[in-house]
Amino acid sequence: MSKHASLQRDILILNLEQQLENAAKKQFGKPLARCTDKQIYQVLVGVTNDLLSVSEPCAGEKKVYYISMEFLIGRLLINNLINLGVYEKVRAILEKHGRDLAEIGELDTEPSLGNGGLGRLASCFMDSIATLGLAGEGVGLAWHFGLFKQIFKNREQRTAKDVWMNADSFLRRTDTTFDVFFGKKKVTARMYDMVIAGYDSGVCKMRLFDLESVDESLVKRGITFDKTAVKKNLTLFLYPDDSDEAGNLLRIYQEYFLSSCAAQLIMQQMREQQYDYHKLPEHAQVQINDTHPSLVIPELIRILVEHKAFSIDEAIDLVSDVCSYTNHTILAEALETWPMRYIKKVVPQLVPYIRALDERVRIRFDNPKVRIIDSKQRVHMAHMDIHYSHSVNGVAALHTEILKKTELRDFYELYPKKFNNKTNGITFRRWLMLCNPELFSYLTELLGKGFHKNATKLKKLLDYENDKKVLDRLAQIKQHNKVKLAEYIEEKEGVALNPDSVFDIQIKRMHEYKRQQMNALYIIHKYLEIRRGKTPKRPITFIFGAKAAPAYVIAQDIIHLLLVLQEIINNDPKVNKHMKLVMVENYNVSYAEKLIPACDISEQISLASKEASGTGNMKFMLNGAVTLGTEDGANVEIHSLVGDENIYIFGKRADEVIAHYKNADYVSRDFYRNSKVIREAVDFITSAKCLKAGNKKRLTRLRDELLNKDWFMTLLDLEEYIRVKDKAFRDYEKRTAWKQKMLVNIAEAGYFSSDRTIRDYNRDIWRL
Ligand code: 26Q
Repeated sequence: MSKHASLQRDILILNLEQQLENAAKKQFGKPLARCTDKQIYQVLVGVTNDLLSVSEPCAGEKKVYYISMEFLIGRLLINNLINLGVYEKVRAILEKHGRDLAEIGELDTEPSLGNGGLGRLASCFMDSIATLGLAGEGVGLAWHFGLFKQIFKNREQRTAKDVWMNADSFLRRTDTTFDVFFGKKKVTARMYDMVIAGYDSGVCKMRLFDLESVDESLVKRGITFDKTAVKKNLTLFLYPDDSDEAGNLLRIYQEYFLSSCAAQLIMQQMREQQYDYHKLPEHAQVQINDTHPSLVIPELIRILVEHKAFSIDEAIDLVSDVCSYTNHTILAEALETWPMRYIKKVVPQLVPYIRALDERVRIRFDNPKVRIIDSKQRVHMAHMDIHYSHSVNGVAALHTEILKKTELRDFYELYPKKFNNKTNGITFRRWLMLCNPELFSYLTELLGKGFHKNATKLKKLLDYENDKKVLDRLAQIKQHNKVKLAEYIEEKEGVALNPDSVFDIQIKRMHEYKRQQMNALYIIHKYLEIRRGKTPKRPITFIFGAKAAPAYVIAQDIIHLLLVLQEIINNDPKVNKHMKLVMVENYNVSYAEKLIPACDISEQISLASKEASGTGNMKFMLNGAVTLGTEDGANVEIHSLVGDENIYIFGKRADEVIAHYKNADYVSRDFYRNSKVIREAVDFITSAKCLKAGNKKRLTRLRDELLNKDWFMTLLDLEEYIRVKDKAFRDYEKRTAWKQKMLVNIAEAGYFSSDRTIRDYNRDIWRL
């Protein structure tokens, strides 16, 4: 930030109380003391916006553009106040008037701009880019109704539009517009800015593009709308149902719209700075967040050739030095390949460029598996990214190794130097300071402020491993957070929880590979044990939160099973003293901020090799939960940091799982036949009890799936999962040892700061 800007900011902060009073007077014609909470909220948004506007993002000769379909940004007001360094001051001012800043923060609506890990990662990166003072911008779309809002009815997931854009949102309309052409069809894109405050200093801008001609009234019942009315619908919903051709075409429209806006933004900034286009890579670095924005590659090439008179070979070389690609998944169904026919229909102007890129690959390499356009005329987005980027990265050590050895092996052999790992990270501002202020201030009291900017200094906590006072205080903070969560859940979900029980939490998108169904089978097992009189030492609370893609039937079925189990267990007087289950509605970032600090056992139980990294695992660890997990994604790195004593690992390893797929020798029914425990749990899904509370079609389909397919090998790991989970519950009773596990997890979490991740991206890829 410039000296001038920072001085302006300091002056504003110095007179903060006066600023707030003036704003209240101006907006509502009365002093702060007489404003309602909602009015105070609006005053705070205004003053925060003023503070943000005097801060200019870091200018630099070279800038990174982080292009992403999603930014799962979370509520902004409190986060901005913390990062701007005025939280305490504002809290004290409001306290004088008998108001609670935390309560006012609850009035903030969460922007609905993302769906899961990839989007949340992008937002943590914005925070770190701002904090580290790097020149960078996020580029995305301004989704009107975001993903969807989840509602439970008749123990099933229903979907509604998530209306979040209101007058108080931090979106700022700009005067920048771009024309985007789909063949001859023209639409106009308008840029909106969302300014993200870094901790203690800089800011980072997100550029969110919207369709000028968008028409919200197109949405009829729930989240249904005319998918062919592209001029009206393009920025309505993130990931609309793509089970038909219109849905697929709409995805490509959205992807090109994003890519074209990003390319035009980069070219506009090059022009404004009067930079030489031949030096594009010295001024612009593009990080492609999974394949969704991949069309930016042919689009940039097209612009250089058609508007800047470059030869195609020159343009290709330049763009390859600009772009880098991050892979977030090895699931085949998530790897985007589009029929050439669709691309031709949506963006015919890119077809010759994609063909030119493919031709060069064909000339250089014989291997048909590395082609961009395959024999069935399908375009492989990831292949285009790998050939025409200067860096390809995975998001955790194991994931990157799997990419190199299996999924992308042919490419690794061609370009060994391009491949690199960047283990994911999380911002400690949101995932410690904001969500767990008690723990944050205790750690500060104990360790000093060093870890605020250098997370690895959390390691100093290890000095207190045998200090009873410290261990007790950590446990006390956990207990406090559990009480708070129980109150919140009682109010929101109408389920009363016992804060003295163990809190076991699994929160993430609903997906078979993440194996919420395995957790459900454990819960059934426990339920049956308790019914038979085998009660646990301490009651257990199982908490879930997850949205399922509307077209993903089995994921809906798993949600249904969990809601049915919730009904049965919580209403069974013989059982509910010993265990409870709650699936919270509409799990989102704001909910995560309440759940994570209250967790004892963090469920990270994906089938090994399938979870690229996971980032929830890191958030739980930082907040003193102990991981129960497979050797998958970043769990592997957590394991090696905390050691065997401080994590619960189970299940087949990635290489064994990969061998099962290769040999096609996993037969779930054999596991069912050979184990009474498994049989009993699986059969309960369609027992009279479940059928009474649930939908026969869904429950039967789910049980059949487990018996006849079980693609993600739930039954393979179930028995070991039960054994290890039971051990974790027993160990929880050795209270001192458990508190030590909490302490070690917190102490070792520093490595997972997204500041570290961003420094690594910058050092190895962007070189800003
Ligand atoms: C693909 C084709 C068509 C429609 C949608 C998609 C699609 C949409 C979203 C494919 C993938 C996603 C999202 C992926 C995602 O969130 N991946 C997660 O990324 C995190 C950050 O790296 C990792 O920690 C998680 O392990 C990974 O699952």
